[in-house]
Amino acid sequence: MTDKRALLDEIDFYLVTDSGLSRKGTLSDVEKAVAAGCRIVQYREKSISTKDMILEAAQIKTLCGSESIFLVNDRVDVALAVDADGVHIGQDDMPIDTARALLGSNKIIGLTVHNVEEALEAERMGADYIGLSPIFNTSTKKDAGNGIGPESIRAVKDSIKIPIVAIGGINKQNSESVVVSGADSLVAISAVVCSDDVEKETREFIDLIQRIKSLK
Ligand code: 3NM
Repeated sequence: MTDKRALLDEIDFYLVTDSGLSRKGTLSDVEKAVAAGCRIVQYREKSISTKDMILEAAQIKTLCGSESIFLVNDRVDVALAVDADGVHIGQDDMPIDTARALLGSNKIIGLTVHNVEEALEAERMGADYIGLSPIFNTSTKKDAGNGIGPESIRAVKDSIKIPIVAIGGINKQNSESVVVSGADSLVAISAVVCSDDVEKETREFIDLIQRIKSLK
């Protein structure tokens, strides 16, 4: 168990990078989000060479320091190359038991799921958290499918013990419904990285989520 894994219980806003949507670039987005108090960053990059990914991932790891969890989307090899804190994988990526065998027991593995059955299986297979998606319709991920609705979160929350990260179409207007329905934290990509002020947006999301949690 790494110290970082204990941080999973404390996360509110979860940054996923998107170089295609970003106004100021991935490194700037990570720097600003971490400065605002974001305690988990997932490097999600599909459009550059493996060599460049490793270089950028190493820089993100430095920006995350000891304060924030640093995960790599999909690419277990890149996570291993830079000694990231773990990976986030999808249903069609490397199977979770294979990823665990490669990464070891100390690393964090998050898995994307879409319903209660997949959430139960993720927990059974040793996922450290699940990403539940897509909560709302989103144009950020073209193949995400239709939103499952915030009301779907409760049944998943009641079925598993590991933290739930909600993703897909989330913004400041609909965050309350997501957190009230049982999400432990949330991702909002376009709502944050399309902004001119990522630090301010991140801080506002964190304040909002913490306020809603304190009222629950
Ligand atoms: N995964 P936005 S939806 C990266 O459904 C990602 O698994 C999804 O972006 C899934 O916050 C998504 O801009 C994009 O809607 C979320």
